[in-house]
Amino acid sequence: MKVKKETLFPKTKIQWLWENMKGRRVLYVIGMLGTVVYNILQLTVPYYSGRIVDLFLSGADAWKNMRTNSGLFYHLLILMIVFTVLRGVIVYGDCMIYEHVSQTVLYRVRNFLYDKIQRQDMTFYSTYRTGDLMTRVTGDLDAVRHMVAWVIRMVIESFSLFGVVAIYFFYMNWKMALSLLIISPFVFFIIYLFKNKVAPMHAKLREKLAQMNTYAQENISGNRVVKAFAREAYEIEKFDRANKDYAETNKETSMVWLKFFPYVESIANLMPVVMLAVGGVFLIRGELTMGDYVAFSGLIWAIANPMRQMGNIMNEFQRFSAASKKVMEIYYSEPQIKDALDAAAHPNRFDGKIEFREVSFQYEDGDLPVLHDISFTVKPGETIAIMGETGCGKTSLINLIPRFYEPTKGEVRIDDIPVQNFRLSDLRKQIGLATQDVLLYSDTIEGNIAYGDSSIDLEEVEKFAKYSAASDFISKMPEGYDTVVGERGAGLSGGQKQRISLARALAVRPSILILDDTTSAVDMETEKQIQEALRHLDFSCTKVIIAQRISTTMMADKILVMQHGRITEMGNHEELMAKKGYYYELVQLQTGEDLV
Ligand code: DGT
Ligand code: MG
Repeated sequence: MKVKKETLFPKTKIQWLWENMKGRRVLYVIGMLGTVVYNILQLTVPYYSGRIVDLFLSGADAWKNMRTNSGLFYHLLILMIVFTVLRGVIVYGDCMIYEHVSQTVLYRVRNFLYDKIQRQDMTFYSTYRTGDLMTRVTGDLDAVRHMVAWVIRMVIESFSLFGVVAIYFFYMNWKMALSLLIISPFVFFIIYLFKNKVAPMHAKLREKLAQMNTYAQENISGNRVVKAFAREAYEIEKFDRANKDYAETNKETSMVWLKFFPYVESIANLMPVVMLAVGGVFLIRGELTMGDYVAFSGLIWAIANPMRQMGNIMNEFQRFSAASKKVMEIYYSEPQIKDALDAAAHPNRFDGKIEFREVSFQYEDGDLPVLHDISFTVKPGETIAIMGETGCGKTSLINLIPRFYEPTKGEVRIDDIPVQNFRLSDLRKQIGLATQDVLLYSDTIEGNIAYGDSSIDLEEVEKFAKYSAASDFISKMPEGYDTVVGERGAGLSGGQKQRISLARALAVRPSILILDDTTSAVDMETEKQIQEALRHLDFSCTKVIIAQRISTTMMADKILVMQHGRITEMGNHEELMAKKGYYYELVQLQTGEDLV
């Protein structure tokens, strides 16, 4: 696999988040304002308690004030309670807003990503591993949600609390305020150093998580192989290593903060000391009232806590940054193979003419071309058989017809129109494909056969099963067409799966039917039956059949013999027999085998 290029996104991470808040932006701004408001309200308790202390408890006229103006005392007390309750209500509503908006963003982006992934081309799927993709739409995306729900709120909370209290401090006594705040820039400097250290750790952490999930996913879906080779212990150890690796990286990341934490904590802890020392002197000199002193010390946490919180916030910010990069990579990914802007609609059936014009092809991640100068034509309704040793490029060739890949040179045409000129959906709807490795869904047999066209009824499903010689074994199953097959078709034999996949390809009544070694696992007799049925379908279609057995190729209108990505022989059975080349030898070999 080649190293992926560093992707440049059209938007910054925050712009991207904002874009995905569409429809909830006003609400989110209200939420942010709410955070500022309830942090301002934090001031009310110390403010009122400061006034109560000055007027009714410690001032020179305290006793007199209490007797003559007890109304004001209760008034201040009630205001204090009212603001406290109001603050509680705002905090509650605010949390709801953040949660609501974050869930909306999560839902929207996840759907968008799923949609994106669905529309990707084959190259994408060979670049990204399933476990990695799963991590991006779950764990990584959740870190993005956390940013909306918590990190941004904490940033606003810390800054507004710090800002409001700083202003209030200056308003009360600028000298006192300055002595307390003069040390805060050091905290920002420490946080800056911390950010540079922790950012790469988070990128590493996301990779480790993806790695661990990939192991788990591959192992679970490939459990049959694991069991067959009795490699459970090996697999457990492999996962354990990945898990440990992830845990260790997590620990390392947390340790980074521990290196910086003592400095920030010391600065934060210095505040009450400064308060005592400087405040005490000011109090003695009469530059500070006792009420102001109470207000100052009652709010000192509001300066110290945001400082402490900064490390946490920066840590979360870097987590978001690393995770969102992974999410955005999929979000902004574009399939290379997509509808041409001027692709005309072609909703009707194809006549079925297929033409390859000097087609060469190389996989993007491959080192050498796998197809060289392939040229041939199949007339509508004809059957073409493709043969050749394993790895010679048969599957690669047929993959160019539904445009799973684009030729590096030359052109593939259907009904004299280059395949790029069709809309992908029009093109692929007209092609019935039974792939080499059969993948069935965990659904009923009926559901699997009708996958490409869910409008067909059971009667038709049965007809297609008959074409593909599958009806016999299906009807023998206890629940017939309602039998649910397991994931990837578990519970069926290789030949049974192949026949259901053939029925599925036929059920869309394609104009072009492509079978990639679809009858390799069925016995000779059944294969003959299938070939016979394919000749008498109740709709016209051009057939491209990759097969190794002479019994199949003999009946074809044209046979392509391929070697190392080139067509070495082309013609019908008689022509190729007369040529006495590779095909002739193969016939000798297979008929010889039959006789034994
Ligand atoms: P088969 O199915 O074993 O009879 O073999 P073919 O003839 O279907 O071979 P094919 O077309 O799958 O592979 C031709 C060559 O291309 C072979 O050297 C393997 C390579 N190849 C196949 N798929 C990929 C792919 O996704 N990426 C890269 N880089 N190479 C691939
Ligand atoms: Mg193949």
